[in-house]
Amino acid sequence: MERTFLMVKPDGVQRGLIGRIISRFEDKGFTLVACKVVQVTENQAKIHYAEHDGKDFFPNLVNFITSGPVVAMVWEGDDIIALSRIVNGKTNVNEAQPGSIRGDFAAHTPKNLIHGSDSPESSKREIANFFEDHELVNYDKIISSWI
Ligand code: RTP
Ligand code: MG
Repeated sequence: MERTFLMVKPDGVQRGLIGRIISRFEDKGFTLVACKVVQVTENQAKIHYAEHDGKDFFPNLVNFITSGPVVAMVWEGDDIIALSRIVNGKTNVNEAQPGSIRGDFAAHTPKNLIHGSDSPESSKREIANFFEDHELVNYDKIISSWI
């Protein structure tokens, strides 16, 4: 079982898409293990996007992710890091397939609604940036064996 960090970005919160985005991951059969609404600090944003530090779009990225509250979440499931990125859709909304969150709801590329970790290492760093260990809840869903 793998865990990933998924975040409804400020555009998703402002557009009232929190519930519909969370539904996509529930529909896929993933398990929600932590969830909170937070205002990302500049320091947190820089840690979150550490792999993009130095790129020309880095300042815009930090500005955008701190521009309003987000919904920070930890989800669990088999191969969830790769699978959840398919649910999210391609980064560039012009390439995001219908049926994905970005393909169905996003129309301008930097405002692509949802973040998902890209590797187990990123997932660890991103989860620790937003959650204490005790905030992650361990439980089984009865239907797990049917998914
Ligand atoms: P995310 O991290 O948000 O889940 O998206 P991702 O892995 O699909 O994309 P990534 O390459 O990690 O980029 C992070 C976010 O930065 C913005 N971006 N802007 N050239 C650009 O202006 C550019 N490239 C990326 C996007 O908002 C992307 O989601
Ligand atoms: Mg990324």
